[in-house]
Amino acid sequence: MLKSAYVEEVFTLRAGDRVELLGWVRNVRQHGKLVFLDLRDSTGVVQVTVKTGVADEEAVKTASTLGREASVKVVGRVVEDRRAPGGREILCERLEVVGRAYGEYPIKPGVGPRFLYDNRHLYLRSPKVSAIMKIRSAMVEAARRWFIEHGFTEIHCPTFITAAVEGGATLFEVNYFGRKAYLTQSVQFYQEAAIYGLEKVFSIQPSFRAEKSKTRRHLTEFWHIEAEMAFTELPELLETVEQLISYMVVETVEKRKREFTELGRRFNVEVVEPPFERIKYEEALNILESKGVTISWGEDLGADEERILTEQFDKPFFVTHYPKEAKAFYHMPDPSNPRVTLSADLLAPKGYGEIVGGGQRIHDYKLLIQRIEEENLNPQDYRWYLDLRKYGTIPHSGFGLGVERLLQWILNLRNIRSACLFPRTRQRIYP
Ligand code: NSS
Repeated sequence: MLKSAYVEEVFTLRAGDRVELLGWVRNVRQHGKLVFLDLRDSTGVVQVTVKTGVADEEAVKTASTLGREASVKVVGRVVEDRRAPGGREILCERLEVVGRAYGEYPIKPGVGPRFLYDNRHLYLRSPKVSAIMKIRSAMVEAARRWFIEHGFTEIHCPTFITAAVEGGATLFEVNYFGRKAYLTQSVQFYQEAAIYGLEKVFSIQPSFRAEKSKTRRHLTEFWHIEAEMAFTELPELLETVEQLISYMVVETVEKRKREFTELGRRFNVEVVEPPFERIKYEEALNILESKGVTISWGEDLGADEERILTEQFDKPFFVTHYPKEAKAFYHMPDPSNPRVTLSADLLAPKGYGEIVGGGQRIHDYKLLIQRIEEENLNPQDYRWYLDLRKYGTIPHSGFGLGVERLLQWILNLRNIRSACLFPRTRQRIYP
């Protein structure tokens, strides 16, 4: 049952051309002996008119009994009709039911967001979700292309791990044949091992965080684009991140114009034109203070602080040199001021907040042990990670980018859930 045409082609074919379409019925309207079907496939919606004389009696009868979301095969001719959406419709000659719809379709106008997430397996048929997923696909594809063109090797890392990357508070524990294991928060440590053979690596895979708080931008499972580079210090890392983000966003907006329009979204690509401003943590605190927000030196920026800070910017910007206390143990202390680290977050403007986190790693063996102990962690748990510093250590840096965060920002989605096929949050693991 191969498709001979997609709905979008109807609008480029010549009037009079005959097509065979396969898709789902979004809506049925009957006017006497005339039945109108809205036929949907992955590329759009077209009106199909079924009437006696062109189709047989049986087809008209079948059409009038179709339930919403029944799947059908339609053979007919393309006709111009100014009254039809898009100026074209299909005059049906043959109608075949592929799969009936039993009972009333649960997704109806007026149902609330919670219901739509409970029925996400059906709501995925909506053109709105399809548009978001197409944009997401284009975004990830652009990232992969950028990395490959810049000499990175794609690697695939394990998900089961034995020690925390980003602190114990958000670890998901799993019973691994009687041993305690965790789901990874980031593949960073495996990437750090891989650069000794490959120098520049990237991964696109899920990360897991047992996020306790309910927010509009935290998932418990998210897709993480991460990269690690040998012989790289903080300034080169920031250039890499801004080039990548800029490329991903521009490519996506260009390639998925139609979907942006369908969603009623516009994104001005000048916003992601490099370079992005770099400010130090210290300056971020000063800006916050001028807005009446005081946080004590050493604390990380929370969601509220990020919102207020990013409202002062029109383009994404880096906050660098976070204090040791605010960051995981592996961050390289700044040699000129060891209270701070060579770390950086990229924050999206206008109230949005963090989309990338990364920085330069400690490559000195003794210093790394010292930092592990200062954080009251057990060096035994990080034995293989420490080994990397024992044999030909090198300065290196890397970052992680949340796919859903970037999508949420460029599409201005109220909740990060909308960026996922089946979101996973503290409250939701079904469907
Ligand atoms: O914790 S991060 O800031 N950094 C890391 O995990 C590093 N180990 C990455 C690296 O250097 N290889 O997370 C990175 C990004 C962050 O900026 C967000 O965009 C995203 O990962 N992130 C999340 N997205 C959605 N939901 C949750 N809970 C989440 N946590 C992080």
